[in-house]
Amino acid sequence: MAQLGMDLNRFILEEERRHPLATGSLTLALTAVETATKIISANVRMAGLANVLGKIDKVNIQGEEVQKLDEMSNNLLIQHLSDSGQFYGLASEELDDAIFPENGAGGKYVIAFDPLDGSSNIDVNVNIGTIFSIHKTEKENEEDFLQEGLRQVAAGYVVYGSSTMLVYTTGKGVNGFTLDPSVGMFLLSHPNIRLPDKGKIYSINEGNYTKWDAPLKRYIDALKQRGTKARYIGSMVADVHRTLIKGGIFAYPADEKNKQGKLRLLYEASPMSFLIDQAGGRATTGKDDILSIKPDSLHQRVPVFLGSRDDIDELLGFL
Ligand code: FDP
Repeated sequence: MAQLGMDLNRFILEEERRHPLATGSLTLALTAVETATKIISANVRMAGLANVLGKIDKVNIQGEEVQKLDEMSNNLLIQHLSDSGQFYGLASEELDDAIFPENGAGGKYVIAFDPLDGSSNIDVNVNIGTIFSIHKTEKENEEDFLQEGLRQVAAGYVVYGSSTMLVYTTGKGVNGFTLDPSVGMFLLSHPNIRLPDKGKIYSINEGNYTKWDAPLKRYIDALKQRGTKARYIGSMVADVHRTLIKGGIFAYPADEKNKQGKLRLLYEASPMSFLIDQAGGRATTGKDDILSIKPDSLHQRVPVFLGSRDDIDELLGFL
């Protein structure tokens, strides 16, 4: 069992060393994610100020024009992930098409990411995050992104909150690391995260209630009758982070208007489902296990219900 306080790089190395055939490339791939997200974290901390400077159309202290935070995060990830040479291809929420970096030829992995999820919350100082999902390169074309979630080699998120945390899995449990800003290192703070089999919280945008179908309305009504706590931040990383730690259920269902829900399969639903599954929970669209869906496009949306096992079983009973 890893020691509390162990730094992320050592943890990743030790995890990889346990694989007899490991070449070290996953370590390099994850380290690139780590470096980019540390810089994003520093920028998020400056967001209030950057926003002020941005609004008055000013240049920052380095004489550069102030960029929007989501654009900046996207550029940082593209730069660091490409430079690592480990990724054959990159797909981002911010880009229509995948990109294939020049020095990624021969790269063992493809990565899909949401550079700054929950960005509608930036202006109001609420937690936001980066989500990533890594698969092996199989065919060396865009189809590599369209693999089932259960074939992910690693997935995780970084939440920029009261502290910055990186939570990830390589399919051997879920571990959380908190950024120590004084030394710029992620330190193991939440080893082997397991969510309770049953939680006490439900998390869904109830503003959409009138657009849901009857079984879902009945389920949410039943939770209310029992006095289940409601918590909805409206930032997926923050809502899923709470669900991982405290259990309960997080949902973004389909509704009358959005027949496939809102959340994207490749870089939101699938990596979060891998983490939830590895922490002992379950993730479903209401019909299928999210991890078993074979994607048909990069920006495909799916309905999402994820969380504690017993809660998901109960929900499925209603649906
Ligand atoms: P946002 O629009 O702020 O980027 O998929 C994006 C997302 O946030 C998720 O992070 C969040 O869970 C969801 O949308 C919130 O959507 P609603 O505002 O419709 O509830």
